[in-house]
Amino acid sequence: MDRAEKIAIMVASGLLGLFFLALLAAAKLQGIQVPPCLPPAVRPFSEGRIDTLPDGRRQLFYVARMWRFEPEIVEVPIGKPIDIFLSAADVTHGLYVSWTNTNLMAIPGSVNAYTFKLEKPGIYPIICHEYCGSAHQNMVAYLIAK
Ligand SMILES: [Cu+2]
Repeated sequence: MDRAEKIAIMVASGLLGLFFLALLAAAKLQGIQVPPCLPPAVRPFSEGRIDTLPDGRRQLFYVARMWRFEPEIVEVPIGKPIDIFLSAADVTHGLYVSWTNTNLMAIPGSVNAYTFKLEKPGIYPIICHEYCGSAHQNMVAYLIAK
């Protein structure tokens, strides 16, 4: 191996280590944590459903499939936590709640989860943000915040 190649590999390895340490330092300084594991009770599911806990908190179990979300229209209370659990029945989809930072991937055989609140009344379209086939643009569901 040429001496210049060895130097290039050493410099690249050093920079890689430096970038990795910078990433760890930035995560530590900003308090970024790895998302917690899902509770063991949440298993992959194939039917969408809505649960309301005794304190009014909504748990929405969405299934994305070609080319719709189940459930399609859900009323949610303003200012209360909404737990979304998301799975996919066929291929990879995405779930984005418009005008929020709620953005999840729907992956067959797994469950992704996110908790958020809607603070303003209105109709929030949920769209698929991952191209999933010829009718991808028809994947729309709605959250109605009241
Ligand atoms: Cu799609």
